[in-house]
Amino acid sequence: MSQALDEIKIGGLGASRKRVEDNRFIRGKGNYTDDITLPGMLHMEILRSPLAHARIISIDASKAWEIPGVHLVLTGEMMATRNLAWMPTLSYDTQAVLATDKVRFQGQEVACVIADDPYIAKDACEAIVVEYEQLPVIVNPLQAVADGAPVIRDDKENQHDNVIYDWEVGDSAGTDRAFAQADTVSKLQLHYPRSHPSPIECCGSIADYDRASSKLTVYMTTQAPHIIRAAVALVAELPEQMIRIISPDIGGGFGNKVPIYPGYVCSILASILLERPVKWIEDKSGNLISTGFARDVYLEGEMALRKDGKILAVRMHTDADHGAFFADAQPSKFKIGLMHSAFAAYDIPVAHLTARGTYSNKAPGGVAYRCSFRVTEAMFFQERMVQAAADDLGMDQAEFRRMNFVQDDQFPYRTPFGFLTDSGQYTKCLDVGLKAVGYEDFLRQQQEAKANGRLLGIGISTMTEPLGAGNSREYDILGIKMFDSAELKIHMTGKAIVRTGARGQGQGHETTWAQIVSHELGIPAEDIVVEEGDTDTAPFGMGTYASRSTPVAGAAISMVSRKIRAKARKLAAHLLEVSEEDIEWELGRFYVRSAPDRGVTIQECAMAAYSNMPDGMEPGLENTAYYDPPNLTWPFAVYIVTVEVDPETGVWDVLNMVAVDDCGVRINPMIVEGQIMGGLTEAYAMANMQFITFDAEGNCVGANYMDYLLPTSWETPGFELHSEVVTPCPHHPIGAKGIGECAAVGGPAAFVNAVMNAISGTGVRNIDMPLLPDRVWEAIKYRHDVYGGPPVRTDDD
Ligand code: MCN
Ligand code: CUN
Repeated sequence: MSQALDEIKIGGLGASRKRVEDNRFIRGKGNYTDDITLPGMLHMEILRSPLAHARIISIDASKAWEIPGVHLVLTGEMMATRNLAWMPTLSYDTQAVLATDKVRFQGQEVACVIADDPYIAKDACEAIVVEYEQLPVIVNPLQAVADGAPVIRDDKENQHDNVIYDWEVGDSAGTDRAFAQADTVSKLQLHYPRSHPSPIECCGSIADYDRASSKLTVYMTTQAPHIIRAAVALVAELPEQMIRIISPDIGGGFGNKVPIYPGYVCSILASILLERPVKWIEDKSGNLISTGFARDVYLEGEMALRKDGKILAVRMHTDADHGAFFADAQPSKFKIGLMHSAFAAYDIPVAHLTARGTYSNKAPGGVAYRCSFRVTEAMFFQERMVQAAADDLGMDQAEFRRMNFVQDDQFPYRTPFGFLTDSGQYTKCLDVGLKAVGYEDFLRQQQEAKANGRLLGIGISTMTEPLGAGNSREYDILGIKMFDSAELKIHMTGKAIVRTGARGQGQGHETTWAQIVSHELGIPAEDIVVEEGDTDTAPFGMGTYASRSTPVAGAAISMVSRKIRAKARKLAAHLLEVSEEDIEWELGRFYVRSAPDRGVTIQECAMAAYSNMPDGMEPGLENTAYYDPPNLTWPFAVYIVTVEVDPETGVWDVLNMVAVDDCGVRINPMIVEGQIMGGLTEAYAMANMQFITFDAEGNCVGANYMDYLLPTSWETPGFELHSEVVTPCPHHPIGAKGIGECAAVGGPAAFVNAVMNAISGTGVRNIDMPLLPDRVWEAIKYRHDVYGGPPVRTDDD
């Protein structure tokens, strides 16, 4: 009779285990970078440029040096003597650490002061006198390529204009041929605005250089500590074994904590020069104005259609505004991230995408804010385009999607841009969503409401996201291949510690990683601790972003657990005095096939590894696995929103929102639901209220929480989540796909499509996000599209 453990009871796969990390977070016992105080620690503040584009005539820091309590003033000139005025970016560009020649965006780092406390440092920053000569400013790609545009990056030898790259993918000639066959061509043009991840915790670091041991320890807010270690080793030319990067608890990352910021570099240099720990913690405006902007792309495209509704081809062009430095963290092969994942869920024979990146006088943009490298923009355009095409054909939008979806039996499916999607049940997800929202009923209500002058709308959005970069053949950042790792140590009493190269920022890794080990070995989850973020102890990994942790590090945890099980099996054979071939496994226990009552638990095997191993066997029970995924994982989702728009004011309210997510096998269903709700909340914020932009002078408008709104539970609508569609990932050891970003990726188009559907018949094809009431009102009143890109008008205009 089976004596296997009950997997849910021990907290294995599928258990909605409460998040163990919340125990310290909700008690205020988290250990964030700013919570750390080291003996003799000094504080650093940054002086930022008030202007968006200006030549630096002079910097006079003499008054700052005179202020009591000031230990060091760093300027670009001083950085330059150490070859640190510029640093490489993650996209093969360079970025100013402290400006020497020019400032290129408002908020750019100009100087740093290190003092006894942050207040002295801040005052001293204000005592630095910088003389600027203003230059013409560029805030969008149109201005960037206009005749006579000032060259922003005149520091670069061969840069004579503001173009960073021209890139293309797909089949241009084949797409032209398909368009020639089309009955109808549907077009769409839009701007996906700049947005900011805005985690509650800002960025910061504490650099601690110990001259006696030559060891540099840096506590910092990073989602990818090993990448930082490598970068410090290469840029500062310090020996890698002497660098220890510790990423303590992170108060939200959302992509904001992937890039390498000048503040990190300055705190490190200051600590080396002063031989004391130096802490830098960004303030909110500093964070909003200078770090981690996302999106800011102009998308246009067209769809070739047959009159029965079949999509024949897609043509797409993207203009991406990268700001003053091309600092995207993304696989180096793809200039515009994974924008070419667009339309992956639809069976489209041929497609072509061109992309151009340009510089502007804005902070570096292009961070993947809760999205796998531009997938958010890709899916937004896809679903807006699909709705526009269905409308142009006079077809029902659900039916149009259904007839063009990749079918279940077409997997693995090669998209026209070259991806191989792994699995999915797209039609089933759509059907579940339509049923849940009461589609037919709603369409009837909508007609009735219209007769009474009320505007109801329904928006559908779907998304499939390539999650889990690598494989290492195609994916690298600065030449470092993308794979990940896990190390598992089983102690003699059967308890364990697992470490990975990922670094959670609130996703619940401490909870879910233990569940994977539990599933593989039958050790109760509560007996396993999870540790991440310390490069001296964690195995090498590429960090957490692009929802790659479950697809890659999570897979490595399965694989290392299986290595441990293989060794435990030998120990079990020894303990049971039978040959290994006669041993069977059930959750938590090995037993003799012919005598199932005779068995040993995994814990007994662990004890034997330290006290009773067979002759010749290496003692101990621990191992490491590196996992290079064969493919990305491809979750799928359908989001459906119903709204009512007030034609008098342009205000719109969400009536209902239904989400059907298929992320394969769910490790912890409760955590998955939390991830989806968080992503939908951010999607709603993007679509409805979040607005951070630039005026014609390059002033960042909305760089504070009075203007850039974070949705609270008051504004956020309720969401109805559905989990009944599960397509296990065919190549992941436990069938899981990533989920961390899906709802933020696919959500925005559902809200916008719903509002557009409500005002259909006005001839308006597009209103740019955020759909603020005045924009919606303007569209209804004047029956024209509303453009939202910069420059925006300000009160002085
Ligand atoms: N999970 C699961 N079953 C699955 C897939 C995932 O139980 N089939 C669990 C995982 O074990 C993990 C969580 O869900 O606990 C998210 O997993 P995954 O999809 O692998 O994503 P990552 O862990 O790599 O997280 C990164 C992703 C990104 S890129 C952003 S941005 C984002 C997001 O996660 N930032 C977040 N969610 C966030 N949530 C919080 N609270 N804070 C952030 O900064
Ligand atoms: Cu895509 S933002 Mo997350 O990758 O850290």
